[in-house]
Amino acid sequence: ANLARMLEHGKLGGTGKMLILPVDQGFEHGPARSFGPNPPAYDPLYHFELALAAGCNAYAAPLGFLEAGARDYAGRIPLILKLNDHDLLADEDDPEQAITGSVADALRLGACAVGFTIYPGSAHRNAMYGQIRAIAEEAKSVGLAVVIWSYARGSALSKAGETAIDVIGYAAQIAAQLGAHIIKVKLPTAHIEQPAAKKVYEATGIPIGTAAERVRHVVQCAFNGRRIVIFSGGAHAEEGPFLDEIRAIQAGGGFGSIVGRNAFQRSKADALSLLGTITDIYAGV
Ligand code: FBP
Repeated sequence: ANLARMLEHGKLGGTGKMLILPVDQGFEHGPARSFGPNPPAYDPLYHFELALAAGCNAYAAPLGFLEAGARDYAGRIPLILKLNDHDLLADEDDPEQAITGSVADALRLGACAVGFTIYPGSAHRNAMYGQIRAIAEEAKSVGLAVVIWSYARGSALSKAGETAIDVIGYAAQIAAQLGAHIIKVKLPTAHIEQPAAKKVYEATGIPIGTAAERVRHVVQCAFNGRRIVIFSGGAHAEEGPFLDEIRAIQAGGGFGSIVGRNAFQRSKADALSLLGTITDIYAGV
């Protein structure tokens, strides 16, 4: 029912597509880098209002931001409580996330889902897989949906490997196997990181030449479309190239986007215009 609440809410409600506003960047990247480009975004209530006005399916944030507005907004827009976070103050080659919230917090705040980041490729990945296994079991036992941010990074991967098609497909599969209802990954490139996988891609001719083909393959890797795969927005980008990515996600059968910086780092008017165009693309308007 909570998954359905998210799928049925907002301008894309009932289409099977999703647009989510995630605002954990204050923790993940720092407040000035995140909110400096559009100072009203320092205010947590700004993001609830933005997600509502844009007709997003859901709003995702860490504990503090949700506590600041859940009392007034939980009944008005589906909420996703991020249960772990990472900061850049002591960045390391093998990142890990701190647990920053609980399933009980998600229930108290009226959230529909819990969110959790894993870093396939990090030396700490197995600890994160174990944490989400326990959290997902508890969340599902009380009817909350599970959203996994599956971000490949760590000393086992090259920089290009973080968005390589084989690695993103693998990250989507790991999240699906960990029991995610919704999986968030980065848009993949045509780079192939693992030599063993490269041989298979070349021998079998899996089409990965265009962005849309790569999206289709990532969806295939997440149980052939039986799990919801959405793609992250990334750093603030020019509108034209950014919308080309959205069109590729739509053409490749992706389920939608989770767009943070490209929304709240623009003025509210510009963000609403851009998010409106994104929903039109996903709605097939
Ligand atoms: P953006 O649209 O701003 O990229 O947000 C999506 C997101 O997953 C956030 O939830 C998270 O803070 C951020 O990306 C992580 O970005 P990075 O890969 O730069 O650490």
